[in-house]
Amino acid sequence: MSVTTEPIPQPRPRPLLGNLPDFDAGKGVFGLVELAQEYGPIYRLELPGNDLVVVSSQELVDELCDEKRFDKKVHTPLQNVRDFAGDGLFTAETQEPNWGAAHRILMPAFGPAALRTMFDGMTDIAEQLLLKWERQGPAHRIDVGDNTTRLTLDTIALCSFGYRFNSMYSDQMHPFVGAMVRSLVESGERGHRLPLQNRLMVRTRHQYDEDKRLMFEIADQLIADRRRHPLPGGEHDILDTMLEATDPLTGERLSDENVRYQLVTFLIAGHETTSGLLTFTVHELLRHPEVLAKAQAHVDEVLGNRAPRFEDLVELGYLDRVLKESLRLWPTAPAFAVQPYEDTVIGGRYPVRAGQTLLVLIPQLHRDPAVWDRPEDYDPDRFAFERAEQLPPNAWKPFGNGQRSCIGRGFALQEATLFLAMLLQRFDLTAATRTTGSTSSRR
Ligand code: MNH
Repeated sequence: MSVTTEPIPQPRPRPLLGNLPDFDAGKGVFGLVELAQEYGPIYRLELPGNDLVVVSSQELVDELCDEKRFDKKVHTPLQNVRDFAGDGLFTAETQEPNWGAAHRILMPAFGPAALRTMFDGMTDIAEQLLLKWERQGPAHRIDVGDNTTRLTLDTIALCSFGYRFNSMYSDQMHPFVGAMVRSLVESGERGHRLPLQNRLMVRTRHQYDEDKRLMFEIADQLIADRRRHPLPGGEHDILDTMLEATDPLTGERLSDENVRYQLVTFLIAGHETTSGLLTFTVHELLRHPEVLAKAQAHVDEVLGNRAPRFEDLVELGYLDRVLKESLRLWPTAPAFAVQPYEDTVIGGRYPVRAGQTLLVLIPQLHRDPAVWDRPEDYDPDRFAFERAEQLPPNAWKPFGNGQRSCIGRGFALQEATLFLAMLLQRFDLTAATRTTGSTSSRR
């Protein structure tokens, strides 16, 4: 059998610079979305040290989700994050023994039984934030992004390794946060600089080394503290699992260095993704009063005036649809990369080499007009059971694909559902204008 192939569409590359002039790095993922609007569901971009194929239709993405042919690619931005997240789950190669070991040890630690035990910790932190808002009163304006980042950071730290950042009690974020955010920004910018530029930026490099050292020191301290002081009452959290559990396949434990990388990874992964989800959700609820009213009535019906219990979460189906629709329009981890195991042809006509970076551009995938009716409309009922059932496979991928998909998916959705329920139960929301406040207590 022979296949007729054709080249992947590409903006005309310039000598030495390739497609650098075509891509506005300052716009981040939106720059890639603009190019997709111009060049279609598959295009190639040659950036310095980074040859990318950007894919964004459901049909092509469905093909790339075949794990027999494609594996996760730790592409340039992830390689830069790897500098401080090491061989933690997110930045490890699938073939590295430490990925397999940590995957087998940690999957149950984020599974349904474990999530039940984390419910009280999640409620504890949500309660802190909502009490603070109640005390601040209706005239107080709330920066939703800042507040939900404190919420999600405190929640992942408390629920997975018993540490309280106590972000609600101070204006300044914990020093770990500053170090992590600066390192993430710097690791992103490194990817857009030439190697010589990177070497010349001495101050930046010094700050980066200092930030890395601080993150490692805090993580190592947490590990040492736990060794010396186990949790009271025989309690057991994810940190204990990482320190004690043996890989069912090899019988080996994770090294202290690897546990450190997992801690840093959870804080990175658990911080802006879930808070972004909550922030976009509040934004959409404020723009769609009918959805807000429906969500609030739903919460009132399920919870009334009593505090939520773990068993209530599955009853909060409308909130689940709201969150899914937010992740459709605003996927807060907006891209993931795969690579073919062998040279192959995709879409029946585009040849790609083994190892080639194939970037799935999620915001564009989630607006594929072949799948989504009026793609730009915010409509949670798309995820009502009967309608969701009609969706083709791999049309909605905010958590990535297959064995390398998000290990924190259940954690993030439980945390977001719980917080949203408590928020709607207790507050009426209004968008801040120049003069008015943004919440008012319902009791
Ligand atoms: Mn999360 C992988 C999105 C919350 C921990 N996460 C991924 C991937 C996406 C993703 C996409 C796949 C990346 C890739 O293929 O390169 N994650 C999200 C979103 C949210 C989220 C949209 C919230 C909403 N993630 C969380 C939370 C944690 C977490 C909370 C905390 C534990 N995520 C991970 C880890 C991985 C991952 C760890 C890597 C898993 C692996 O490859 O084994």
